[in-house]
Amino acid sequence: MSRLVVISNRVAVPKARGVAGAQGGLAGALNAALKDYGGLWFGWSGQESEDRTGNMNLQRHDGVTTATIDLSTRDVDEYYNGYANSTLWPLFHYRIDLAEFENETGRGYERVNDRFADSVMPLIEEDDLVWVHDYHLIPLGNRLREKGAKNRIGFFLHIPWPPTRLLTSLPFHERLVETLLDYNLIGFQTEEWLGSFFHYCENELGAEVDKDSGKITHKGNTTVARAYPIGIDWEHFQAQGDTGEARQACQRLLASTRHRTAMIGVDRLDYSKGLPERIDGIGRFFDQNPDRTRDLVFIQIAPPSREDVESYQKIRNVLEQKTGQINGARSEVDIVPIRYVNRGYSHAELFGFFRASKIGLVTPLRDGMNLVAKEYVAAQEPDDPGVLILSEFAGAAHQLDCDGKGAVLVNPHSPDALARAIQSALDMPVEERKQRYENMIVTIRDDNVQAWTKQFCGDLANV
Ligand code: ADQ
Repeated sequence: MSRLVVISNRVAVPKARGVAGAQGGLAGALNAALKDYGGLWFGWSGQESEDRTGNMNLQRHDGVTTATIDLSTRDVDEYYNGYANSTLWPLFHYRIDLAEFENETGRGYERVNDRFADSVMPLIEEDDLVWVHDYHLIPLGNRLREKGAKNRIGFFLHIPWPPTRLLTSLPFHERLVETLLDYNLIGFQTEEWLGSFFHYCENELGAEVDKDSGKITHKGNTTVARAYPIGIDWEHFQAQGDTGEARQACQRLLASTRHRTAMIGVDRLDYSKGLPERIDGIGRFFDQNPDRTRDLVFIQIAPPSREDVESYQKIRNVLEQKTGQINGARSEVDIVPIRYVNRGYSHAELFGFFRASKIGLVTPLRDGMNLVAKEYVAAQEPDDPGVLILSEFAGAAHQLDCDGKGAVLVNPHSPDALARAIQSALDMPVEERKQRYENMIVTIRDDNVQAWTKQFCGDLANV
């Protein structure tokens, strides 16, 4: 079997792996992927220095070598906070209103991709499979090819691919997308994002697209694009449920909510996750059912992320305000309807909180997949499971709707729709909850992160 070289913006180096909430979905998934294959994981250390040092930090742990480099303050500003998180992230999540289009940050993005290629190139061996991840590193495969890499190189996009009409608002969009075609295999989370990519290639690049095989031919070069829905690390997550930490977390939440139904949301603090809209929906539910503040409590866990980006500071203020308004209007001496917790927890604790919550609220405005939705269901008690309320705009909705008998799908923009979904979850009989759980759990268990890695790497070796 070829060695696997994974390249992503951030690397979960061993000593930071246990930090609760520090990893998003991507880092956790790649950790699991490399566990099976062994190999090398290259990326940014997360450290910045005034001038880049060029030093590489190598560590070996459990058969995986991590190799990290530092970035300069300017690199971080332009590449990470700038082009990746203030241009591509909002645009790819349909938030053109928040996207900034600055040529300077675009140049910084290309410069750092060049630098990644220079640094990782000497570490790549002839037979290695190279797997590049996410929107930070779209041009990396092209840069590796320019430096002579002959390896099979694949790319996986963890976030949505936007509709063509949105993407064309990005200056130099063709230049960016054409670099993607230098990969041998391009993976998306869902058929929907894949379809948007095909549409762009056909209509903007004039490429020839064979949708059945996924083959895209452009300027004499052929590549393949397919959907590979990512899953959770099922076994690891289940094992978390057996720990004392998970049981204690579950007991803690049950004890503090007593006769009230707990409803939970767990998200990075990000405008794509639909948090203010969710609070509006809960506010609407309490407006319509004022008596129910006595029997429903909402717990939102949201550790801050990307705090150097202005739109992320704003979302935090908006959320605090909205939560404060509802709590101010509806609290009693012994009752607070919304608990808003601004920190991360370990996966074991999250398992316990999910288990203690009879409703899971996962309502992003757009999301590539959303692993919290799958974790919530995976943590349920099979004989008395809770109900997952899921945004129809999360990639996970494609797998978890299970023909209308899985998650309760909702339009996250509509407070009335959210209020109705909460009502139906509260009223749902146990037999129906069990049926929905059983439908969802099959794909959550079987289409796990190991299956995802195997499928992608197998295809990459064979395309
Ligand atoms: P994210 O946007 O980070 O991932 P998600 O898929 O939900 O979103 O993954 C979040 C992960 O972080 C989950 O494993 C969750 O348990 C953990 N997490 C979230 N809040 C936490 C908290 N308060 N404390 C501790 N842990 C917390 C990106 C894309 C997604 C895609 C993933 C994987 O945006 O659409 O599903 O990558 O491809």
